[in-house]
Amino acid sequence: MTDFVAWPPEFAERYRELGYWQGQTLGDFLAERAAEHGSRIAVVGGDNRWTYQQLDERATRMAHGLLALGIGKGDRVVLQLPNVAEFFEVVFGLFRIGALPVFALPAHRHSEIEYFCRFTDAVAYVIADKFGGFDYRTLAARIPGLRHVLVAGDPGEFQALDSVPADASGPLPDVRADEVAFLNLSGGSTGVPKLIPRTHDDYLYSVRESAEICGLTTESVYMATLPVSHNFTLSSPGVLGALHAGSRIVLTPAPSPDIAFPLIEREGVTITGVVPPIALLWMDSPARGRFDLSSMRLLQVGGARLADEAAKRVETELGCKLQQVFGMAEGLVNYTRDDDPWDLTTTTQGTPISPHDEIRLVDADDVEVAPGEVGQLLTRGPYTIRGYYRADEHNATAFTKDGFYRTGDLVRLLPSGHIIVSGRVKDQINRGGEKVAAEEVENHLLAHEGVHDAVLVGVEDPQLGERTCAFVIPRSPEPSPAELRRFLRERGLAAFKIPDKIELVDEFPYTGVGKTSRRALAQAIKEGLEAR
Ligand code: AMP
Ligand code: DBH
Repeated sequence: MTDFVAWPPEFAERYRELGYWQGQTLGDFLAERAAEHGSRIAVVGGDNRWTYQQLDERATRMAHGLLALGIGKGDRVVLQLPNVAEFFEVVFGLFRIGALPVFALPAHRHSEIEYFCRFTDAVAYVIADKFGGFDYRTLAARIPGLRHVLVAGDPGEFQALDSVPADASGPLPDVRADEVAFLNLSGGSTGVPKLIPRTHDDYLYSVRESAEICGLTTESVYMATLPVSHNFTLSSPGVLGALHAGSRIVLTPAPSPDIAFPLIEREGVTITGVVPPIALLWMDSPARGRFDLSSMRLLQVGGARLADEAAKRVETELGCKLQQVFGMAEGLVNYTRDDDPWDLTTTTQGTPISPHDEIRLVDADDVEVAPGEVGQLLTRGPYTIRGYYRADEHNATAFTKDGFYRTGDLVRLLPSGHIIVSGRVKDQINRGGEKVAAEEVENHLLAHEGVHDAVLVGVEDPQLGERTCAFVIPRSPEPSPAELRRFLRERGLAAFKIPDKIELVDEFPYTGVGKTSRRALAQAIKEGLEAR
């Protein structure tokens, strides 16, 4: 089994010659930023206000502390921190010793975390004590095989983050920029989530370019509104882009207007990135009138398709410019630009970061579609992975022979090069930016003894774009939808993956079209529902 699939040497050489891959590690990146912006505030989170210098020192201390605990180069560490300042000292501490953070989301529960820990042979798990009404220590107690559980806050039976040894002597391991820096998560479309290995070189290239495209400067205040470990919030331009530019990062524990708006006012936030449902929530919120949001320059919206009608409301209702962002943790990120005309900003998902992002639009037979036609988006480039972590079999189909990533997105290209996302071919439901792999949820449902068969489909929803509906053929004794929902929660599935609706049926509706595959079946059900 291959852990990491590298770029072919001729591509790596080209990206270096172009100056895209600069040979800098993320650990050195922070040190360089701290040397330049030392006394500026880098991170504001809760009661913490750390300067670049303080963050740099904390990261170094953490690096030595982690080493002293026996965590070393190449080790995997599952990280599940909410938007707290400690995220940064741990992540950069890990980068500095060449250990790989595995970026879990706060919403993940036992099913996902146990899998990440097992699949990556993680040596440690880093959590906050409690967040959003959930005690992560109860989750940690159920994960076997971990050498360390480190807790930001009250450690309970585990070890407090701030108790890791503070001795900062001795050398740190040698970390190379072409090595993998961390493992990101993919929404995925199969039974288990996929892990995405990103190198220091490739990630920093996308971060520097993103900071430039989004106009970040030392005057910018970037608010992390979505979870900070999400690829959008990390790198598009995200918190890393903010650090690159010497900007200030503000962490909001929740995106709701009652929490985010006062922070925008207090900290003078100039830019943030949200998913479409949050953009709608903010525009529709009566709280908008009660807070001064006039510092906001740019609202980035991505993660799921923003309806054109909603896009057109952003500027007038929130008093800032809109930027659409179409990205993926696997790599390719597209942005609408500051000088794009209004109609392109409000109806397209932008253009790729790099002139060396290669884009192909193909039909089901991998044949290039005619210009202007909708096709499946394939991409290859200086920051798009060539393979998932430990996934030889899946990689054989998720990538073409010549290394293009099959995004599973259906898109159209305008003559200007702007991309319009019009659908997808992957077995995934995009629930307002939260990706749900149909097969993963179906497998959990099938584990219930009262379930004969199950299919998860996405149905249109005005707020979320789409929500999930499970069609279940029961066997006796027949479980109720409430019982099935409880069953999924008890199996430790993240809340956003629990079906919004569960319908018990005798047979799958609308199977007339000859079900050649589960996906054909799901598609038939969906079309039947839409026709109804
Ligand atoms: P992931 O691979 O889990 O990081 O999710 C990336 C996927 O999110 C993309 O392949 C798209 O399907 C979807 N996505 C992200 N941004 C947008 C957007 N602006 N419009 C439509 N879909 C998006
Ligand atoms: O949805 C995504 O994964 C996403 C959206 C916007 C992303 O990874 C990104 C920007 O970098």
